[in-house]
Amino acid sequence: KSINRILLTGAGGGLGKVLRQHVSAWTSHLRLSDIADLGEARDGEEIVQCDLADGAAVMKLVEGVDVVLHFGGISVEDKFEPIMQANILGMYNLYHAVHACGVKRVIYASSSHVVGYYPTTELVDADMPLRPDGFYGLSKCFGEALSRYYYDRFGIETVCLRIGSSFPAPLNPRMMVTYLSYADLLELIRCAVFTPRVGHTISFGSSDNASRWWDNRKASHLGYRPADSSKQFAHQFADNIAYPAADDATARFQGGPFVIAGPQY
Ligand code: 15L
Repeated sequence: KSINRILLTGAGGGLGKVLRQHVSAWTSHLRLSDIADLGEARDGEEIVQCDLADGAAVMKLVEGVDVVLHFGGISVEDKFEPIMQANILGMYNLYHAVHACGVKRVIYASSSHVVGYYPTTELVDADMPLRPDGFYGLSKCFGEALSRYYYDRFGIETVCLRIGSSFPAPLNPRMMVTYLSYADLLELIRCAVFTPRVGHTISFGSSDNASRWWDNRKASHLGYRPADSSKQFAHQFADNIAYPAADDATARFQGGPFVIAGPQY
């Protein structure tokens, strides 16, 4: 267990629950936080219920931590106000605390929705201009830029993971392209945590799927090699894909349903 203390935020979320099972193998003290109740602490765990929008609480949460896996916040499109609290103010509170407490590295759950308005015909890499597909994607753009600033100014390292669709299996044809298996997600995070120098790195997160929208060569120093592929699920979609209408935005843009989502319009 080479890292003394890891903090996992959003430990009650979809991916947080998966990480909780595995990250304890890397650290002697796993601190878990969520706005929701996380139940009983297991061996080697410490539980802190915390609202990321509460700066004083976040400062306490981060104290004594070596590495943060930041998976907390809102993970889908929503009204601006809650996204602002959890994802924008929450991100500021986290890095303010990370700096004050001397944390060395953050692994940030960004999202492919920072580039969701690229057409599905384009191959996107980490240096191309951001094209968010909603307030959620915009909040992830803020997180990527904020972490860049904290690296440039204070040398705090961050790996921003532009996670595709990390579920047990793809749920629709789009996710055949964006699918990231849980095993590959864990391997990507392991690479992000243990690569000796990462500076500020942006990595896309997908498995070794047959179709791809993302060129991840700018993150090759992480050494991430996906072992899984959405290919094994191809039979679930092959027969029932309706040909998308030419004006179907959810088929034209990488963000899929996110480009028309949102209670705000
Ligand atoms: C995301 O960023 C969401 O957090 C997740 O729930 C999925 O919807 C995913 O993107 C996706 O694009 O499939």
